[in-house]
Amino acid sequence: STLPFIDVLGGFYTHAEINEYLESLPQRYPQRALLKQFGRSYEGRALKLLTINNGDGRRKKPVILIDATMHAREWIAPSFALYIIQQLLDHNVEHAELLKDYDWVIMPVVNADGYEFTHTDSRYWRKTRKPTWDPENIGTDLNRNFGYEWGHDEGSSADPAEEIYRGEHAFDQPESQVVRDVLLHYSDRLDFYLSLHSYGNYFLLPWGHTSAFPSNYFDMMEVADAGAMAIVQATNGIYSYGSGYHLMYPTSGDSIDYAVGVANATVAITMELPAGGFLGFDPWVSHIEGIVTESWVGVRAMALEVIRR
Ligand code: ING
Ligand code: ZN
Repeated sequence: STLPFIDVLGGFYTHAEINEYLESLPQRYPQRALLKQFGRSYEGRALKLLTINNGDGRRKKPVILIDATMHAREWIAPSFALYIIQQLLDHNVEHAELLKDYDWVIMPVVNADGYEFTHTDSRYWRKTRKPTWDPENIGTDLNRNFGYEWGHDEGSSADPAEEIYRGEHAFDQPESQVVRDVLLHYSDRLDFYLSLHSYGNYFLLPWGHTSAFPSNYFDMMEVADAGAMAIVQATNGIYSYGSGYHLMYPTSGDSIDYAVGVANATVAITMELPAGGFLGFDPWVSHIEGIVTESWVGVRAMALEVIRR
């Protein structure tokens, strides 16, 4: 039989192609890869996550949790998530320290309906595809729909016409419910939560909803610093890092605030991958390799900083 394979560096892939590939991985790596599903998207797509371990049989190690594609148009994010999966599975000897005392949990496509819509209809769609109370406007920003300080101040919008529409209630989107349930499932051992977005070359830390800082903010800054230093040494790529509120703009109901505020994450970072293409969200296929190899240098360095501290 021929198992499906994804050439991450050679193109972009649909949700169905990615899921078919993910489903093949437990057969290919029976001791080390496990596929889980915590729910479905509004339109019924299965939302899959892969857990990766080193096969030593030790259960319930601390977790490094990575999600991607909360925003549909940010196509480099699922590509990078797949690249990380392939690195950890194929180069597990080289990356032994990353897996020795840690389980990795990776969810490549959160906003499956929106992502599909960017392939079929509208390349720059950001939100979900669930209708709102306003018949004129479809879709909610998943990264404003999480239930920690949801709707706080000016960090999101109550207007369904806006790209940062927060929804009618926290977690009124099945996709944010799934991420919530995954975060809570691992909340007793969540050492590092990384949410992949694009674009802008930032490591954004909590909080988004207030100008104040979490109590271990400077530990998180050391992790971001390790990532930024590793990248500048490798490629001269420049990443800025700091709290989302200060570095970008106020955000309420985002996933890193929820991860730290509710799900006990020790370190939570939104990684804004590099821009590319026409509008920043659509890098050329020829640029995928450069972006994902550079980004992997950064994520590896951040993971090692978490693991060694
Ligand atoms: N940017 C993020 C957004 O959701 C962000 C920025 C995330 C800021 C988390 C602060 C906290 O708006 C993109 N590109 O989606
Ligand atoms: Zn985004």
